Amino acid sequence: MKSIIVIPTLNEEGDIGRLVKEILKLNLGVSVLVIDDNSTDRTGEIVDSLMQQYSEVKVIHKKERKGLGAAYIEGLKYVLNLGADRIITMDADFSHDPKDISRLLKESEKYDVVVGSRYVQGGGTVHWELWRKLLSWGGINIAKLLLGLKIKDCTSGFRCYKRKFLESLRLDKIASQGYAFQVEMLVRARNQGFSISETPIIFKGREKGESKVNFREILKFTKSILKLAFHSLRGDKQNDVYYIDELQKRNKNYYRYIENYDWVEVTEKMKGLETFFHRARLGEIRKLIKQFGRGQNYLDVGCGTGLILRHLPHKSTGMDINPRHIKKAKKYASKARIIEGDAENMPFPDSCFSTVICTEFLEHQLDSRKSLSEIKRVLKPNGILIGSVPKHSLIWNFRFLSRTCPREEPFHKEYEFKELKKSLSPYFKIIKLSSACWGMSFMFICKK
Ligand SMILES: Nc1nc2c(ncn2[C@@H]2O[C@H](COP(=O)(O)OP(=O)(O)O)[C@@H](O)[C@H]2O)c(=O)[nH]1
Ligand SMILES: [Mg+2]
Repeated sequence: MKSIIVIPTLNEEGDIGRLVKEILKLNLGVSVLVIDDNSTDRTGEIVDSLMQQYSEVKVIHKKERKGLGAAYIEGLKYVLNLGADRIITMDADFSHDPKDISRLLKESEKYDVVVGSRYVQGGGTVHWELWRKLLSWGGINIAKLLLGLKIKDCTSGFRCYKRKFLESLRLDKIASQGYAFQVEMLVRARNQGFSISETPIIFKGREKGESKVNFREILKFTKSILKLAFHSLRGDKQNDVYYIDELQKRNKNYYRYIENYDWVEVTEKMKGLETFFHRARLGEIRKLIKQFGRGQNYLDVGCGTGLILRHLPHKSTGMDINPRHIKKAKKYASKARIIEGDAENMPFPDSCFSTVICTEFLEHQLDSRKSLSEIKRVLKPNGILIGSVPKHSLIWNFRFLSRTCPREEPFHKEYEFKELKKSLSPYFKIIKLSSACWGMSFMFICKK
């Protein structure tokens, strides 16, 4: 296993030499990469001489100063190319104790991202001025509030990343160039379902040199966080990941192992704004089923906890990928046959259902083609598909106002009219496609 420590520097002549030597003295078998942003003091010379002295030390001299995030991105790409399996990042000013490195490495055996945390039990700060403490508190809480991050120290720069996480990112797409880089990395890790843990550290305020946190950096941080919050509201999570297959897998795993939502409960009890939406949607769909549903042999694909299934004819079948939903559906729709299964590969023979219901399902799929062709396969000739998806609408931007709606979904699409038509028409004849629920949904009726 190859571990590399990445240290960004900007005018750190007082500390960097001693820090690198202390790290190497620990004999952890790690290498060190320093990314210097064209420091105006002697940092550049010092790190060059370290590189000549120690084969484990590498240096990048950046010509143009673009900030901390940009330096990290260049450094992380570089160490991935060197074949690093574990990547530790830390500050150059001894705020992070090299003795903690081995603990971060150990912890990273279990987690994809390990954060050295000042704000979990056992962690803390020493020699830090009150204004820095307040600033740190403010920054962290703004980020947590706007982005729904649960990590207590989301701006900490002392971390260990596993290769597979960094590899899955499009590092060039990281928008935050300054200190918000740290926050953005955690948002991406969380969005993609990587595991994150915090381990306590004692952070020491710097003794030498000057902090690079200034008014400009604070503004830059705030701007970046607002931008991230805007993107996460819009659900722009699909841009995070490089490999579509990987995201597809994570997406499926999210619905199979993580999602825990009860549509029946949300619709029956007043849970907040989405109760209105779910009630309206259920009403619309029931009307359509009454009008267009055919035969007695219904299949509800992605039946969830059984919101619609329990209103279908008794012989109906419900299928979902999530075993927790299945359990609840068996209670709510006790007369139905309920099966755990994947819509991309359904456990049913050809042409066995007269009507398929597919509500709030297609939008969770990066590529709906496989599921649609499976639905077509299991439908009888002339069978009917009744479904709904979210419609692209400004109202969805206010999803964050709801306390209970799922937030961690890796992927969630809002459809445009043309897009939905284009998705459905290769498989079905579209009988009706219309906007419903205050313009938040499309409802569609199709025929095989
Ligand atoms: N390469 C590079 N390093 C930076 C930049 N800004 C800060 N750093 C480094 O990032 C680390 C954290 O910065 P520091 O000033 O100690 O922040 P503070 O501890 O929050 O006051 C230190 O190692 C800095 O030298 C930058 O623009 N480019
Ligand atoms: Mg510092």
